[in-house]
Amino acid sequence: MLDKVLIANRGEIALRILRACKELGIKTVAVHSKADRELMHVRLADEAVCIGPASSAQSYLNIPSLISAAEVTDASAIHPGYGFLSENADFAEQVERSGFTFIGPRAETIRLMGDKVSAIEAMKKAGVPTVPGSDGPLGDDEGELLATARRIGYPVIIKAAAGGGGRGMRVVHTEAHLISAVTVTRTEAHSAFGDGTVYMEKFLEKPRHVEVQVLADGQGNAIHLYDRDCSLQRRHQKVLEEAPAPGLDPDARAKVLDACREACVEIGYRGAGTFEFLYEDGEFFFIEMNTRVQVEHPVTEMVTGVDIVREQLRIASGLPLSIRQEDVELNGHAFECRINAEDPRTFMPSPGKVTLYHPPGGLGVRMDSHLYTGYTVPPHYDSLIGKLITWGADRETSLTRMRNALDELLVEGIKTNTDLHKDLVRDGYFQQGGINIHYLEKKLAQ
Ligand code: MV4
Repeated sequence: MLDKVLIANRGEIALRILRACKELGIKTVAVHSKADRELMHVRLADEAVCIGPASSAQSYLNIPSLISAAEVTDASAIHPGYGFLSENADFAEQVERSGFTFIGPRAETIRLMGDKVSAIEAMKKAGVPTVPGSDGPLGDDEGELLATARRIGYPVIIKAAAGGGGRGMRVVHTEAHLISAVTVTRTEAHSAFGDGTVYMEKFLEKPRHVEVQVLADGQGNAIHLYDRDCSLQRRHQKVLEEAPAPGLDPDARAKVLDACREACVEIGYRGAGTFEFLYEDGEFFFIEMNTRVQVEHPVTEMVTGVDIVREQLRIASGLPLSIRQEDVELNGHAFECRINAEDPRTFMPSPGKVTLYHPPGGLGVRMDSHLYTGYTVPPHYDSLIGKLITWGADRETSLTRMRNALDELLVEGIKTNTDLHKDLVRDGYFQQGGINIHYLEKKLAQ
């Protein structure tokens, strides 16, 4: 087992990783910016190192600073969490070259998935269903572009290969707008990502966002941990997630879960990963793969009993997966509400001092948060202050627990989106299950 892990992140996920390390008897190093001295996991870690000023660019994104911190503390491995450097192939490479273990996939795999064109190509080859599209990067020939779009059928979407998560995309409804859309998306992609490569897909109008959690040990063993529905989002920020995804076509689902597991074996995947799909009219279409632990991983943990961060640490230690696919049993239903420090009307971040924090409790209630009464939420980072997760034997029980847990949650001194969640868990369409990716923004517009 790894001896000492440096946690290259902050907030609730840093605390989540610290807890998993402590359970496994792994020593911990917290790294923090000057604005983050008071973080809960910094107090709990065996050692703490200040890695730079408040700005992320000079601290949590500062590769030399992180590697120096690993050197001075004699850490054996670095866990990147999510966001920050978690999907930066150069970081993974430099960590490994400096003699540390990167807790995640090989740099080569991160690079493959970071380029959406190569990710889609790899998945298609491995038998994962993809969106009908250009099957590769778009060229400059206008006649060819028009022919490709005509073959796919309008509407189409132009996406940046280096984009993802909603950045660098443009929908085209008619032939008259195609060429300019390709040109503009290419130019934007070039300036935003330094890579003007773009590709084309059929634009799906009312899909759901369904994703599949996988774990692979890089020794030929891979499992899936079923699916999550993350359709409830605003401006590409997920708000409320659940596992399993409700009401999927059973045959299509069984096939896609198996295809994800197989694909992991085929590409020699290592670590935790997520296959993102659009799901429409009973069909799955792969769009992207995330090569990190995700914010919403707890809902999967609640319905499978598998500790995903623990598995990441075991895999990085060179151990094989601790469970076989046959041993993974889906049990009950889980929801996760992302609690943000934000203005409920404007959605602007609302940092400040927490004058009272009272987390909910009871059977089937889990609060993953670094908050405590007296903690000051700094203005420099994202506004996630906690994740409220509930489990129940069925969807209705889990949702009832969420309603009650939200009523118990007290966060005073700062503004939060708790009232939005209280509204969502009482929304008739949400209660039915299966709303599409546009539902929340349409609801908020009313
Ligand atoms: C799409 C799509 C419709 N058709 N691709 C947005 C985020 C990025 N991961 C991919 N995205 C989309 N790709 C095709 N071919 C619609 C979206 C999309 C979306 C996807 C998932 C969750 C929320 C979304 C909100 C708007 C658009």
